[in-house]
Amino acid sequence: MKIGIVCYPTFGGSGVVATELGLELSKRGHEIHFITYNQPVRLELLSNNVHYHEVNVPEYPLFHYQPYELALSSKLVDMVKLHGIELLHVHYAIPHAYAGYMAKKMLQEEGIYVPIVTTLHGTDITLVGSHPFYKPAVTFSINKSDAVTTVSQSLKDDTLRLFDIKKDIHVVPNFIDLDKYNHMFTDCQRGMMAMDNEKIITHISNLRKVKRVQDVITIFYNIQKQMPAKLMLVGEGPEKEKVERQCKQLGIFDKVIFFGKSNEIDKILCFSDLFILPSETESFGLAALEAMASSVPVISTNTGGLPEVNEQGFSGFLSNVGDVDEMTKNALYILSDATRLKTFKNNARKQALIFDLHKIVPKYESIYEDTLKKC
Ligand code: GMT
Repeated sequence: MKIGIVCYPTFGGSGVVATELGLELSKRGHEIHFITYNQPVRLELLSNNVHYHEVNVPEYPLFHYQPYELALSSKLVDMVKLHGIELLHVHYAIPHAYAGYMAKKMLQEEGIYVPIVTTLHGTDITLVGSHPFYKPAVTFSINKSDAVTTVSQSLKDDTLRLFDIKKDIHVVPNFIDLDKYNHMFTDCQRGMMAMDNEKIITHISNLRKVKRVQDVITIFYNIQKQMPAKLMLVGEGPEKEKVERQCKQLGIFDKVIFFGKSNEIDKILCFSDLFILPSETESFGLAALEAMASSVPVISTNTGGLPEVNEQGFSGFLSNVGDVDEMTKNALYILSDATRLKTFKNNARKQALIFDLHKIVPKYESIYEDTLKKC
């Protein structure tokens, strides 16, 4: 199939999933066209089967807001016609599902039919999409999609609760390339980061309020009082300065390594002992899955789709949002005994096998085939 993929090209989970999906589909013989405003961060290699088309939005002083949806829908029309793209898979409803629908309508005028598959990722539903300013347009574009998927059952439930949806929603969980995170034969260069007796705790996110990064710091502060430890904080975002100040105030600044944005998540996870994800809400928690695939147990909240990813007492532990005491207790329980830590590490990897990309990507292929058959 010739498939157009529309996504955010940034470090966010939706862009990462869209990029990994496109790359895997290309390996399975499909021709993939990424259409977005920058080359997706995880898209390093373009090949015969993988193309990238940039959406340009020229600045014009009259516009207070530049009309990205307009530029995107025009680009979609042009690329569908130029490359014979058969189907558009848009990731993140806002504004991609809307732009996809406009492109589809413009193409129909010329007798070309291109179905739209929309994947909802989380904040497009729970935080942004349900805002009254966007809700009518988001409801419309979901209902007008030819197929709709969510990355967890929890996000499907949220979508049906928050919007008046008349379409079937397929749950297709996020997936992971297990080979990329198999560190069995890798030298993790742990010595560069910490002493042998120090435990390495990791948190990776866009450091937004929803991630509750201050809880990460509190939990780490409690852990390092009980055992030697270092914290790896990966990502950039609006909470960073607050978190830096918190580390200074607690006197643990020298025990926290701020990595900023990184394309080497697998290398960082390779030397990690424990991953902390205390989010307020999380439709899936791709970062937790990446940790588990690297054999890193997860201390998370029990919100949204996290219970579908992290298994209580097996791959880690789940607690109520904000319950930093329980999260500390569980972290210490895992870390304080070498045999127990090893068991949790093995279990984390086993749990990640459920989300093997070879099992999940065919689900998207069959949705594409069914959607094309219905046209
Ligand atoms: O987590 C974020 O804030 C980024 C956001 C995104 O849209 O990229 O992530 C969402 O989509 C990911 C991929 O499907 C999910 O793993 C994240 O759980 C989800 N984030 C939230 O629901 C807060």
